[in-house]
Formats: sequence, structure tokens, C-alpha cells
Amino acid sequence: MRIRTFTARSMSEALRLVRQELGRDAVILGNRDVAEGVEVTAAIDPTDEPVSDSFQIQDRDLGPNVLPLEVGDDEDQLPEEAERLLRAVAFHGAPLEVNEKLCRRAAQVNDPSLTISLAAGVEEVFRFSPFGRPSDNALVLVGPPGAGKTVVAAKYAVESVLSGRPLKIATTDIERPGGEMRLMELAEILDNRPVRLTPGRRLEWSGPRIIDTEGVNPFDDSDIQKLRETIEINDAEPVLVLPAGGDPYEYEDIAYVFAELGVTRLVATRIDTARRIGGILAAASTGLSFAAAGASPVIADGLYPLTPTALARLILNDPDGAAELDEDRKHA
Ligand SMILES: Nc1nc2c(ncn2[C@@H]2O[C@H](COP(=O)(O)OP(=O)(O)O)[C@@H](O)[C@H]2O)c(=O)[nH]1
Ligand SMILES: [Mg+2]
Repeated sequence: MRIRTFTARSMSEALRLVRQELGRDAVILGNRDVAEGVEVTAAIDPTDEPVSDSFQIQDRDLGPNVLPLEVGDDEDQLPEEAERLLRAVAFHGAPLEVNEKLCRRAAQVNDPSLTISLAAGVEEVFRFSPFGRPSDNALVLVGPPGAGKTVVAAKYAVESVLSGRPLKIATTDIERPGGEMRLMELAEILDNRPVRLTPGRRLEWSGPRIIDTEGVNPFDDSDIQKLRETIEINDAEPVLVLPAGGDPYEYEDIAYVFAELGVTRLVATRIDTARRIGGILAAASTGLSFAAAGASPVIADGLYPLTPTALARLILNDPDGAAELDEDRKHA
């Protein structure tokens, strides 16, 4: 497979270039707006091109705008494992640059276990910064409505009790009917009643604390400004919560908005209900670290530390991938 990107002033001009350079069989993989106009990425099967004899992703003979993602063997067929890797990675729909980096590193490692090869790629492309035991810093969970923030707050609160460092819980989601219900139910069990924080109020607590917030529209300035006040007044670390399964480009935009608010870590939720995790890969690829993952609506199931191996398994779409998060958890 040969992948190239073409930049032109208009879409029709870009498509003309694709056809001229790659012929009629080229497949358009995607396009995006750039300063010069539009950038189109297309792929072609290089049936008449010389091919290499190993599972290597190569740079040779590639011009400046060509993504070096060329894999082949002497039969003009991809080795089975390389084919599986490329297909598995592409399936999730993450941005092309992310897929290319993942595959290139995995190909360099070329371990008999694809999980190990890909874990090396994952380690190179993504950052991991697990929650660990609660510290004295305040966390504020932020994200779009329905992302799983309240469930994450509840799971983390339960884990903090188990680790012997209970958290003080607060919520700013006090106007929407039902917004704090789940936390209140949990409070009964933990005997730890969440503080209802009105906008502009600081949570007066010096130990570990977590603040759940109302869902915001990431593209609404006043929503973001309100969130900024909550973060600043509490000297808190904002942590983005995003459910797996969302659109990669949308999630990339969302990640940039929240990074402006000081977000550096991400919790990926609903890993259990999504088949494609390109959205959270795209969000993380902007520079956010994975802090944890949620793979169940059940609070007692807790959060999972997302390791490179666990993420590699999920990307490979291992049917046991989500279940094996448990294994990583045991070893964490
Ligand atoms: N299957 C599944 N459901 C989840 C997960 N996390 C949250 N949910 C569900 O997603 C919905 C929204 O979660 P909630 O925490 O209220 O989202 P919030 O609006 O961001 O606070 C609820 O129905 C949760 O039970 C998860 O990891 N897996
Ligand atoms: Mg909520």
C-alpha cells in the first residue's frame, strides 16, 4: 500500500492531482482543510512497484509529501502479521499520522507477538500518567455531557476509600435535575456526602478532593469560562473525560479546547461499548496522557490503569481486550 497526500487550492484540483499521480484505482482516505486550501490523502496498491522482502515500513523513494507507509514482501502480498496490524490500526479511524507512527514503530520491533510490537508503537505515540493513589491535589473532571464524569468521580471515590485515602467529593452539577443523584446515592453508601458547589465557590478542604462538573459544550465560550473559574478557584488539575466511540476529528478539536484550560490528562470511558477507539486515540495524540479507563457503568468495577499493552490489545481488537484490562489491573 502506498499512501500520499496532495495539497491544492480546491478539492477538485486535489482530486485531479490524485488521479494524475496515482491513477483511477486510488482510494481517497481522507481530506482536511489546510492554510493552502485542502489536503487529500489517497492510497494505491503498488502492483507494479518493486517490493521489499520483509515486514518493514520503509522510507525509500518517497517525496516530501508522501507518507512512508509502504509494506510488502516478494509475493506482492503483505505478510500476514503486517496485514493484520495495518488493518487493525486503520479500523479505529484515528488520524493518519497516528496510524503511521504506530505501525512504523511496531514494524521496527517486529516481535512474534503483535501485541508487543504494537505496544512499542503505542508507547512511542501516547503518554500514560495513571491516577495512582489520591494526592492532596484537587482534580476537576471536565468534558461534554454524558461523557461519564460522574461515574468516574464515583469510581475514583470508591477506590480512594479502598486505598485508605478517602477523597472529599464535590459537584458543580447542581442545577440540572438528577445531575448529582448518582453521587448522592454513593454518598449514602460511603457515608461521604458530596459538597454542592455553586459557581465561583471554592471547596474548602486540604486533603485529596475531586470535583465533578456539569457537562459543557466545548465550543461555547461561556461554558468554558465557567469551567475555568471552577478550576482556578480550586487550584485544581482539570482532567478530561471522553467516552470511546466518538469521532476522531471532533475529539481532536475537543482535546485542543480542553488543553487550553490546562488539561493534560484524559480518562477514556465506555471502552466496553465501543468497537472503534480512534476518537480517544486522536484526543490523546494531541499530547494528553491517559490517566485511566472506564469499561463498565457499574461503580464497583472501578477504573483501569490504561497501559501500553492494554491499549495495544484494544487496538488489535482482541475480543478479550476489554476483559484483559482486568489482567493489567491485577498487575498494576
Ligand atoms: N457501558 C458503560 N457505561 C458508562 C461508562 N461510564 C459511564 N457510563 C454510563 O454513561 C452514562 C453517562 O454517565 P455519567 O457519569 O452520568 O456522565 P456525565 O454526564 O459525564 O456525568 C450513564 O448512563 C453511565 O452509567 C462505562 O465505562 N461503560
Ligand atoms: Mg454528571
